[in-house]
Amino acid sequence: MYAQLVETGVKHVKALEEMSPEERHFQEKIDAEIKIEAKNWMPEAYRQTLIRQISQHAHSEIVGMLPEGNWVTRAPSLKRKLQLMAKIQDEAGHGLYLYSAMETLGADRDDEIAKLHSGKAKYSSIFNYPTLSWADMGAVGWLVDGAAIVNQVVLQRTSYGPYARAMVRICKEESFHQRQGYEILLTMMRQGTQAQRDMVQDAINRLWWPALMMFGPSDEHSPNSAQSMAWKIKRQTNDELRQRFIDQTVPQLELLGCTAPDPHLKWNAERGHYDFGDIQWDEFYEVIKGNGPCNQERVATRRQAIEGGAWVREAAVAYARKQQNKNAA
Ligand code: BYC
Repeated sequence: MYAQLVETGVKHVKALEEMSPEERHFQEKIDAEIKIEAKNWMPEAYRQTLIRQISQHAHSEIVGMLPEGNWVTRAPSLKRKLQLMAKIQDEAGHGLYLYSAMETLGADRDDEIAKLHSGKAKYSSIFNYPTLSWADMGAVGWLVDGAAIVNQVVLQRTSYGPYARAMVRICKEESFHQRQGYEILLTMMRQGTQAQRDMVQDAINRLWWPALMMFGPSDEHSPNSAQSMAWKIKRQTNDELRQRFIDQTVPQLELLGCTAPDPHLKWNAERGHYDFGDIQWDEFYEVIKGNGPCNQERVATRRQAIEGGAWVREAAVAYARKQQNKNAA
């Protein structure tokens, strides 16, 4: 598959005969499915690709808490509030595992977070859309965590050991999130009023296309895929994962009794997959450039949280120092 991508003019991937002996040995390990660990030799570009991807992934988990945090005070019952708070805490945990995995590559957490706050580092486009009703909490769990799982299940087999291991736990928690989101929507559709059913359809109409964009640009426009597939950082391409997500999500959509905002969505028996309409890539690129509906608000909230919490970190460091001195005395 990645050979096909190379032909379409994306980033050049070295053939074995172009590689130095170290690079060749490295590629042979990758091809033999031997995990790369933090202390192993690795090409600098492999390290940088992982730092880029893992830091963006960690930022996505942390920024991903914000659209949901918006609904904690307005959850419709105590049970829903507790579930939502537990989910948000899980996302914080995912961010922390991922920052730790990133640090094993020699990256500095504060530096990478500073890049997020200055608008230099990306995070998932999906979190730049607003969450307007309680049904959005269901739709985020079902569609956004659902898309995240499809992408992350394959990352459990990524070639870098610390990233692969972080993914195992993250996937378990994400599948729980997906089911709780779907259950919110099912309850609204089966036991709710017409107004609540309308809210569910409206949430799906707004989040359907942004969820499909989470998988990134189509393969022929994905500059990083070819090299990441060759290094087995990515195990399946953006388009393959997007198709898998659609195929598994449409039956769930039908069970809900809802529709997708895509007149071209149709089962294709010959391909054994659903066909779907064109994604608005202009919108995607605008959002990842920082011009989505909520980009500025999201980054400002994160910056404020770090600045507002500085005194807590300073106090913790001062306390640790005091304890150290006491123990030394
Ligand atoms: N949003 O060459 P490509 C979650 C960027 S779920 C923003 O295909 P790559 C959560 C891409 O970074 C979400 N930017 O790149 C769920 C690249 O830009 P740079 C997090 C995007 O890396 C529920 C450029 O476009 N999941 O956290 O090979 C609740 C070209 O793309 C997006 C992950 O991060 C996007 N959607 O493939 C709470 C999974 N798509 O860096 C939280 C790990 C592409 O060259 N990441 N870009 O300037 C991946 O699997 C891959 O990085 C991607 C992109 C498939 C996302």
